[in-house]
Amino acid sequence: MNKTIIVSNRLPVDLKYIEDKLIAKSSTGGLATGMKSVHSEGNGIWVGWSGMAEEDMNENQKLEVDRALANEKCVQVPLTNADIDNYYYGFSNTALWPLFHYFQAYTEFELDHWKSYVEVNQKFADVVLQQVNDGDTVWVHDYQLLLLPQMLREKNPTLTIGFFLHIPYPSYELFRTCPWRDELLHGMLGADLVGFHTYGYARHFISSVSRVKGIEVNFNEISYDNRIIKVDSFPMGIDYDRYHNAALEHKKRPEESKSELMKSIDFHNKSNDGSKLILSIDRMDYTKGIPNRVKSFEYFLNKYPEYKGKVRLVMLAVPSRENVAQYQLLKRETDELVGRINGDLSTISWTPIWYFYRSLPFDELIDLYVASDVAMVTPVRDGMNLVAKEYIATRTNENGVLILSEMAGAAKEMHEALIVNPNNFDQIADSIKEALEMPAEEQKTRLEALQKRISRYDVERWAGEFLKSLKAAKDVVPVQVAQKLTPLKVSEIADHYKLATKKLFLLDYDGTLAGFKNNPSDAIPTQELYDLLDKINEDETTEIAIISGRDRKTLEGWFGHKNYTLVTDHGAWLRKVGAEWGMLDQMKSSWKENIRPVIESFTDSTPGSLIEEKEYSLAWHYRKVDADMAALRTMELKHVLKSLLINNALSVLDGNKVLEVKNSNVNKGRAATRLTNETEYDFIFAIGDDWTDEFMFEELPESAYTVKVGNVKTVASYFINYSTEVLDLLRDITKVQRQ
Ligand code: ADQ
Repeated sequence: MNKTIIVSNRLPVDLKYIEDKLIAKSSTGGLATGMKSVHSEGNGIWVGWSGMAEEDMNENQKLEVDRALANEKCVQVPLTNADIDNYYYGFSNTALWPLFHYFQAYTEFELDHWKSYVEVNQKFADVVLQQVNDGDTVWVHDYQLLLLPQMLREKNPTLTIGFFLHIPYPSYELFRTCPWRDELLHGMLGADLVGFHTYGYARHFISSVSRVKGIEVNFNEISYDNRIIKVDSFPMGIDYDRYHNAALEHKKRPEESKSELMKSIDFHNKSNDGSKLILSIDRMDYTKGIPNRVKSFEYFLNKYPEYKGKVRLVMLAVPSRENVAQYQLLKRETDELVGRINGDLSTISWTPIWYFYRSLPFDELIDLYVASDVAMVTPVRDGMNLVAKEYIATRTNENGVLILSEMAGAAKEMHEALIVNPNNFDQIADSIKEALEMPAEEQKTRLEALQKRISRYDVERWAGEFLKSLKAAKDVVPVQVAQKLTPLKVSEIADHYKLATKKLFLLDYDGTLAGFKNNPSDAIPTQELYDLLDKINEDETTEIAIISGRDRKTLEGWFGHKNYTLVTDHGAWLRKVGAEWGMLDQMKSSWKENIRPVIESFTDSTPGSLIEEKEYSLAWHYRKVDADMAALRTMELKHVLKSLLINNALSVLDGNKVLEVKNSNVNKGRAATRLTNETEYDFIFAIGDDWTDEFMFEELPESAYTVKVGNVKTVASYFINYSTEVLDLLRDITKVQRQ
């Protein structure tokens, strides 16, 4: 039976010596909980770092660690202190973490860190590959392992690989600054499914892929390396029942078993009638907006002084990445800020901020959640933020208000919270006031809606949905995936060509026989092309047909003097060898008068675009237009055109950086059929790069060789990567020597 392997930087276990025996205790973090059923099913395992550096263990201890981990179905990736410094604290946390959270000024790109990142990803790959069997599923987690999916795919293509990013995915403008952006995307695209917390992050990823790699993306499917990769959003949930039930238990707890923290809170509540607690919990991280939160609380107290002495901010920060300089600075800044505000505002009976810099056991965390009237979750950037969801889960008394930053992924699904911009102190101050004064009925209504959603989309459901989509992504057999044209296949085609007695080449022009130029009129045929085609044409049993979207005048100018069949205007006109031009269908062109001004207005307002007028069509070229602007403008133009074309027998062709309006009943497929119906060929070879060539591929008989230029979705049987390979390919088939 196939198994599932989970891979994350850290294993979900804490190693502890109990009476001289090393014990691995499974930790209860969100991810570990979500993965529980996946991990415990069948022979599933978890691969990651144990938390202990290799140098710090002797051989015996290593074995002991392996054994303790094996009991928890975990396998360690041995890492040295240097690995941890360079891969984890280095590239992961001083390059990727700040970059992906829009902290560009904190981002350091160090070559040594990068090299270590590649090496450590390879170490992870080596361990995983030792554990897998063909057909297994591997689920890779987070930004420390962006290269892993591809490393696994290269060694074992039978694996089903999922990747989930727990942090935001930044806009292309940020991502492009990374010197290793190509490698990172290549790494992630080794997966069958790439998941993010929100649709926004998925959109940013798709935009990076299409702009950095220049490859085709079709809604949420990416065609890459002859595979389809799915991209989707899966908002992570929490173990709702665990938090909810713990909160219910909390109420039953007798006085003597209460924690010191809880006793202090009770004391505060008793001694200040009507006073309220505001909660803040995070890892000490600059993305969490801790200094801003403290400052906005001070701002609130000064804006609404009637709350002085009545409201307290309980702020809990868990020590995190203390080796990284920015984290040390943040700690110092927070300490000083809290010290100053408490110094400025405290009275004998009231301290505005209670500040704890430590990790708390689960029970005490619950104490805090339960005791707080308001939770302030105001990160400046956060992939999801689980604290917001945990707070909601512990509200068992139908009261409590959540103030949530719009910069947290959680804000996308927790609309009933008070949503704030974490940099807008005025808005936050007003939201704190609104939260403190919110009528009980309104609190209840908002909470109920939030609880309903969060309890339904809990962490188990999240893991289930991801794995379901992963399975579906792998099961999707694309309608037909074109195969790369190998030298072996080419020689097979050449053999067929040699034996055949009636042969036809259907050759698209732009992007196939000629590369693209910024201005279409510059893409004139080269002498090399003329020589080759003439040479092929010398064979009397071979017919060459140039089948293009270009107009009659242009193609006649270029090839009119040759003995080739010419098909122009996407199949509107046909000139057989030695015959006159004829129209495949009767067409009108009067519509151009109405459509031209519309396209012209787009040309005027879109720098870099130009309009090409053909006899029976109008083309709007946008090859030189900035990619973002082009995406927007083509969408608008398509929309406008479609509304105008309803009553005309016209359609809009979405070509390679060109939108073209033409008569609907014309396409290259009809023209190709006409040619192949008239003569019985025993060898047909068609090649093209454009969307319009798909009609031709589709209509040709199955025995035809159809080749797409570019590795994108196609109905052709084969593909080659670049138009620069086309002439050599024709030479290889026809055995015509280079002149
Ligand atoms: P984190 O940045 O760690 O996670 P978050 O999602 O808020 O952020 O999770 C923090 C967890 O730590 C919560 O479960 C919380 O209860 C716990 N915690 C916080 N303070 C604590 C304390 N003092 N003592 C004990 N426990 C404490 C990353 C991303 C997030 C994303 C998660 C999951 O940065 O955006 O939501 O992964 O994908």
